[in-house]
Amino acid sequence: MKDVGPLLPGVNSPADVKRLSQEQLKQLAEELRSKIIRVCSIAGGHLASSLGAVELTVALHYLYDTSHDRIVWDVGHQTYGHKILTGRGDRIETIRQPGGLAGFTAVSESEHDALTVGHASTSLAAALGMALARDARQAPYDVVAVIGDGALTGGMALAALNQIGHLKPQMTIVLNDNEMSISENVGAINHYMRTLQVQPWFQRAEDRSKQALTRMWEPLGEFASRAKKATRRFFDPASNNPFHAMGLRYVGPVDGHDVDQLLYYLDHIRQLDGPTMLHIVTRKGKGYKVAETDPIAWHGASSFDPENPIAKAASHTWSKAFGDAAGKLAEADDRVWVITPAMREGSGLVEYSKQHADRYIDVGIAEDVAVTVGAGLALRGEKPIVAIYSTFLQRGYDQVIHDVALENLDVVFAIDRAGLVGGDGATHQGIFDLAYLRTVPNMSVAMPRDAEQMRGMLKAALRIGGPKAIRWPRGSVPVPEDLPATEWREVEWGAWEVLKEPGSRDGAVWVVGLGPTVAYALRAAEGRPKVGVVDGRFVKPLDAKLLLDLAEGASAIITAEDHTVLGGMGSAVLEALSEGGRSVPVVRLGVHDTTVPHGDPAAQHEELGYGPTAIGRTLDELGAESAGSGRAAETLEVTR
Ligand code: HTL
Repeated sequence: MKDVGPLLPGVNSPADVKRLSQEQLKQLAEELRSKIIRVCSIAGGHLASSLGAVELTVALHYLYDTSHDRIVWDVGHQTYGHKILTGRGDRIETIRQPGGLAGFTAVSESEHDALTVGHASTSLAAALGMALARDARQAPYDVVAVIGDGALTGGMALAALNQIGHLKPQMTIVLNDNEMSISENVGAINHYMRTLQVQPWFQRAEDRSKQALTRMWEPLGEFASRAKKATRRFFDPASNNPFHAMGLRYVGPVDGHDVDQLLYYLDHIRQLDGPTMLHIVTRKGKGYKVAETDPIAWHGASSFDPENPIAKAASHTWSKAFGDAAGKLAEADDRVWVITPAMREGSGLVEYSKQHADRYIDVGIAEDVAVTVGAGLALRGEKPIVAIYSTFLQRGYDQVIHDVALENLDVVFAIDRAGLVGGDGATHQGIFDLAYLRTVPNMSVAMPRDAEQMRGMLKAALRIGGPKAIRWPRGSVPVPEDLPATEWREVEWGAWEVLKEPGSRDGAVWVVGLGPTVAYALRAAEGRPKVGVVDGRFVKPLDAKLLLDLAEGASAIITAEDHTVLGGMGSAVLEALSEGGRSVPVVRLGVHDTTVPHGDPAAQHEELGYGPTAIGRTLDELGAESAGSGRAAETLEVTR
């Protein structure tokens, strides 16, 4: 496949884009498209969203200068073209790879990135803040927010619009509407936007906008007065347009793959006072047939052969095991529901959503709503499971405490992507949930080490009731036997499990693992008679009785978790030992109060000190060597 055309090698900055003619911009967009396809084919990435945004990217960089103007991309996953045009073309092949470019925009990566981002719906509030700062200092820069129709379903985006329409700073909001979130977009505003494209006035407006284009680049004064009328007449058509009603000027819908139209509207909108929303219609995956046909499969692509592209679907994942389990639980009990905030595919719920459509809800990118819908269902006797990623549950924390926990409601939180997540990096790491959930009254927190335990925990959680969080990592897991939920064995709630007994409990070193670190601990303990291994699968309630028994006579305890050590399982162990009056050296392995960038999780576990080799090293240091004698525990720094 041809990837580098005649223009792209000479374009290394927005200044280079500005030197091109309008015709060349169209070619540049096509060249960007080829480059993005090739880059994603090597190691995967957010292909479809980036392809859909290339014309917009080119138009924005032609008009604005991002060394001072601020373009705030929502989520930041559609910015491969932006990165290439802002001096990162030579490193774009490293995107999402260890040590490479981030998969989203990051302030620390480039002066051209306005915001460090990865979670959705933040662009409008951030852009509002920037516009207010600009106006307070009378600084001469423009602010543009680019938000997808999916991200617009988030409460944060809607609340920010409410403020923007109230304060009315000069800014452009590009609503990039491709009708898709990761899966089909949902919600009433989404329905409204679909009606915009079929109303007769839209056809008329499109014709008129084409006529207007023939008079492009007319003197600005003329345009401004005509634009006001035009905007009122054609582009603010319905008095019930919700954006208009919120105090924004609304222009559109406009073809977001037509560079001429984009330049025309963007350039003129920036001369108008106050906030204007330019609604552009794009196609996710545009220009790459397979991605256009199946934008869901090509949203986050794995590596592929560009000549014979086949989207790889991961099988035997934790997510799939959960989806299957949820289906079986819903079969066994018609009060079981599953709620997802826009993550049907990622949470393994495609089958469930078909088989139990009446007890499946996608609330959009609105984690807070997902949690409180769960609370409402529970208050009326239903059994909701909120299926959510660890990182995104951060968005629903108040709702967990205020709406679910205070009244001890029967809501199960099925938390996916707990731990380090790989290519998505710092914004998506699931390393805080133990800490933020453990502190919530009535809440339980558990982590299975295999899919059978996951089933047993889900079943027990639904039967026992109350707020129960069960977390699992990203990645693969062996499939358990295909049995109906009635035949699953429940996991005893709150009970840890000793998986390896030391030769003698007297003087033993115990390693307490959690989820993936259980297998690491077992590997590290092989051939070490002094070492015992425990699955610390309940972080709350913690198995204090067993812990205190093991601590009696132990020479040290190591805790290993794929989570921050601040407030995590190791902290819970220290608290329980202290409360039980046991004094034993504890070494906490995990993430030590730092952000973790994108990378290969297994390698990062080792680098951060809780992979199998790293646990082995700590055991050596504690004198629990497989042969010979080591240093005494007292000589070690015990609370790393
Ligand atoms: N919830 C939150 C708060 N943030 C993110 N990023 C997600 C979930 C997961 N997510 C994405 S991209 C995406 C979601 C839901 C769809 C965004 O749809 P939009 O853009 O219409 O805004 P499009 O993909 O180009 O259609 C990522 O984590 C990358």
